[in-house]
Amino acid sequence: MSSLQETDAEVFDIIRREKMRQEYRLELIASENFTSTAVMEAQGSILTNKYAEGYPGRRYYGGCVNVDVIEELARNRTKELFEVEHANVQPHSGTQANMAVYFSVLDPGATYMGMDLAHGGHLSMGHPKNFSGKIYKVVPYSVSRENHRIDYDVVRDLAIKHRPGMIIAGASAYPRIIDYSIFASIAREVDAVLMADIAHIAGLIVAGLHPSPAPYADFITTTTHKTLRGPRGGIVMCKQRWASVLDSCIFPGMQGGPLMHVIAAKAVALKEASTPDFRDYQKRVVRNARVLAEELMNHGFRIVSGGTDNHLVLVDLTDKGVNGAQAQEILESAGITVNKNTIPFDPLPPGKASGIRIGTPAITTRNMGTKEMGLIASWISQALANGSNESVLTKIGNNVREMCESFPLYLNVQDGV
Ligand code: DSN
Repeated sequence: MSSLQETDAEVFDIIRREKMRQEYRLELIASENFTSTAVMEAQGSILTNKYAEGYPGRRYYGGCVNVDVIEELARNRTKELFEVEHANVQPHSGTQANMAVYFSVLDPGATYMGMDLAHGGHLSMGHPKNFSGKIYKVVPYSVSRENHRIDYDVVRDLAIKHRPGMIIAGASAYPRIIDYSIFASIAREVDAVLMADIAHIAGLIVAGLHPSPAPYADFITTTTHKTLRGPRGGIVMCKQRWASVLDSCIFPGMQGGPLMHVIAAKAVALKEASTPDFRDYQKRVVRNARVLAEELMNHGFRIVSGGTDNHLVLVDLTDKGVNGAQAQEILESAGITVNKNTIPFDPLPPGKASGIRIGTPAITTRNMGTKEMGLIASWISQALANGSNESVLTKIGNNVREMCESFPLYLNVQDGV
């Protein structure tokens, strides 16, 4: 019996149920992934016991001899992998990584530009209830009505008009390539700092499947748990001239003790991301997304921007008789997990939304390929056309389970882990 099971059978059982959910359902949330057991082992390690406020060699506690080495390793691996001058691996999340940059660059009340939330931006890029929209003035830029791609001329015009202190290039629901060189030339023109939020596409960048912002951006933020396939957390990278201001904005500016067990797991994930296997995995992620988009279009779905260049597909449901929230629920009943998502120029509020966002990172980790993408597209189509037909949804759920059984995930991992 595991010690967790012995100490707290209730929590043990919930984790076991979640393990079965992950094992036997199709995980299509574009921002999720399945980490390796090595990452989980580091994250679940005794490093959780150690306080280490400060940075390697400059801690406020004794006994940091080993965690100093871990953090240095994680920083160096980040610098090598992303070819950046400085890295801070302490942010607890992507939003805190972004906050650290805002605090480094902007005074309260200052103006920055970020992608409109309704067009693919993120909560931390100016939502009125988030710190990013409360403390600062946000000038959102949107995608073009014609092709749903960033209109760089509009970005330039807005930048010239509003003279922001910072411009953010990044998104959480944008299926196309982002051109950092154009963002950099706009930022230069108005003397703004350029920040790239690569949370969704970090793995693709490492694999050379999306251009890197490293030559252009003053700051780069990322999460470590999406395409990068590490533990849940954040990282900020920057040019050397920003290093000390960034570090002091994170500690003591906005965080206390770093999560050393998570930093160890980040180091492990970064090592994994430097391998040829990881590059091959990212190629399959992108190929699967492209095929899934094509197959969905063959089933009559309209895909925002007409396809995808990356790991995600944004499906427009406006002519399907269901909104995004309803589609999410129907698919959930059929064993398929997605999230409702606004589409550009959406007439519905985010709680309902007119679309769903679908990603291939997690299902590709369990080795599903183009054949499975065809089946998944047909199940999504059948489920949404039969949203109130329980027997159809149950049948699809059984098919999903059968497919998942052919691509085992964590069945060999001890329960409770
Ligand atoms: N919540 C994440 C996503 O789903 O894109 C972004 O942080």
